[in-house]
Amino acid sequence: MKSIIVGTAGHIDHGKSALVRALTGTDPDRLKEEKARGITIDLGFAHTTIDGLDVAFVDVPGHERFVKNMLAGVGGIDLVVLVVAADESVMPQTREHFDICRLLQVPAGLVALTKSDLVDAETIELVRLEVRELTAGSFLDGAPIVPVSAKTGDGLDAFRRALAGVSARVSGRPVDGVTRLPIDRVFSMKGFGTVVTGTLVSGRVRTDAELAIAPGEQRVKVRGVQVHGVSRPEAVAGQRTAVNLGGIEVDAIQRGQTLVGPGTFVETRLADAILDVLTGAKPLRHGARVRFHQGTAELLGRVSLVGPLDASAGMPAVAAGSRAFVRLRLERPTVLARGDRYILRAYSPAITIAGGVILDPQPPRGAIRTSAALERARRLAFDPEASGRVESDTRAAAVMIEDAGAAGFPVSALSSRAGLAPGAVDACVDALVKAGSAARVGDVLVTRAIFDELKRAVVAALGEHHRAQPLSEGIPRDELHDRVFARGHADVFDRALAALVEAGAIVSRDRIALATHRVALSPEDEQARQLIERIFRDAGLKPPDAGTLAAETRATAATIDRVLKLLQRQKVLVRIDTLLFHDEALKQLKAELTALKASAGNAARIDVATFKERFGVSRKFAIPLLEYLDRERVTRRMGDSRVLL
Ligand SMILES: Nc1nc2c(ncn2[C@@H]2O[C@H](COP(=O)(O)OP(=O)(O)OP(=O)(O)O)[C@@H](O)[C@H]2O)c(=O)[nH]1
Ligand SMILES: [Mg+2]
Repeated sequence: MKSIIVGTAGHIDHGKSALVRALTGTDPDRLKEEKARGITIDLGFAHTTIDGLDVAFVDVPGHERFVKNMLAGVGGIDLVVLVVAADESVMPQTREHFDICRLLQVPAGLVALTKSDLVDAETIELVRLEVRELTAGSFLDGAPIVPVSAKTGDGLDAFRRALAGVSARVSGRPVDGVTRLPIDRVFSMKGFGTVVTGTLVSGRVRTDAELAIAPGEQRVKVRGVQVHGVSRPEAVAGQRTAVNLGGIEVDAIQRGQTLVGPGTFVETRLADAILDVLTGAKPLRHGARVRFHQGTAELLGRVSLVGPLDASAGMPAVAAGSRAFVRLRLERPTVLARGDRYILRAYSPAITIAGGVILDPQPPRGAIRTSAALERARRLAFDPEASGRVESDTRAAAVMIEDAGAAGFPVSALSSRAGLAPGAVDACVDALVKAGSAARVGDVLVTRAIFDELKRAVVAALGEHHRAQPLSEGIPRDELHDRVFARGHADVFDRALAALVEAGAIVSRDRIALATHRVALSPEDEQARQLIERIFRDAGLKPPDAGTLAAETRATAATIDRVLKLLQRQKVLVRIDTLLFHDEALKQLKAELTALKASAGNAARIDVATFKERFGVSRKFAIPLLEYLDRERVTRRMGDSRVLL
């Protein structure tokens, strides 16, 4: 069965709740105080079936003091019933609620002229004209306007037909999107515990699922799901949903938080957006403090204008009836997605002044009063020429990948930040790669330019290093990373090196070097190298100390030092504690011990004295060598002697 969520809207006392009750048999005013005062204070809910259509009503208060509650209700609706009492016609909250619906881009709706029993036919026609005037050019232009009386029941059937007609044109919500349920009520139910309700705006909520309450990322477990008071294995996008949660107390959740898939949203206090200021409002100043409403959340924040400052124009502001790119700075975190509609109300008095759509829920910090920032915002905007959301979002993703720079843009952020449905992510990545705007490296995207520049930087750094230190084989990988890509993503760096190796431009062993690089020794250094190597080779297990080396080579300390380092990098010499041994001497030592073991069998043991005698070395060399052999697992120390392994 197709289900649809219908919100009411309209001035106080115009008969919204009475109409919902007449249509569903349920009084949406559930609070004691509401019944006592005869007004709606908070959201009310009721449902019915009309023409095989599952209709859930969200009834809102008309009182100007409770517009914030109204805003928490209209966020997820598919269709609005604008309620206008025939005996009062259009009133202030008729306009304000209608403005809110327009700014939120509620997709469809119709008008109920209530209390038709109180007026004559002529008055009905007058009110109809006033409604037409109000809605001209809006989403309600041409929508059905149906006179009804909740008291006599007149017009209710015609209203149901009109509602079914409008509903038929409303398309469903993204069931396969990420799970997102803005919470509008939290309560505790005896025998169940914590229950939250809301309109599931995308995705699914399944019994036993692990979800999270955001902001805060508190993990919760779904114990049960109800849709219209009936238990279901799961609820899907577009349904009014009640969720019984395990692992959390009622006090830990508030209206305005959102039930989400764990890790699918990143909390934010910053968003770039398009802003439309209402025609009747005062100009919205740069830096103005406002009330930001999105989903069921209300947050305080400030609005900054994006774009270069026009010095002659005085204090920048967005004029009534105009549009601008803005950065919203919220005082507390919330979860937002690209494409979310929002409302701004003045801080005081709290009246609706503007609204718009989120373009980037996690923009980079930095200057926004520049032409570059304005250009960036333009590229993020939803392009009316684009063939659809995916194309627009892909263009926005390209901007966000540029923002990310060397750090890389996680593929997962294509959903959480760029607003793509999970099913569209692969197509988006393909499009970006094909267009040459991005390179994919594992789970991150970087711009082609960063990747190419990184390769150039690696080659340049190596060239410079080889010129400065011709004796060095190259730069260790970590050092090269820190030098050319310090804040860059390690995977991107590895991929760039791999690409350069593949292209034959560099070699990557212990150190990274240009493929053309050969360690170049000056004739003196080369002479010293040959001599020093021979001295160590001849010395075997009794290597020379510094004094002997200096005397025998007659080279300067600096030359000896350079050559010793080179020989160690080349693994010709091996350092053991403070001593250096020729690699061949150590290899031969190991080979002899292996031979000894072969001849002596399992009983093969050696102690320090035997070792000294057998290899003709003093204790000074014997101890470090034996410990080296232990580390190399050629021997194992047992008491005073060693077992040959
Ligand atoms: N005669 C007549 N009275 C009606 C009709 N519909 C509602 N009323 C009366 O109008 C008053 C207000 O009705 P509600 O349905 O509470 O109005 P509301 O729009 O829900 O008011 P708020 O939620 O406070 O904004 C009540 O006393 C109703 O009995 C109608 O069709 N005919
Ligand atoms: Mg009411």
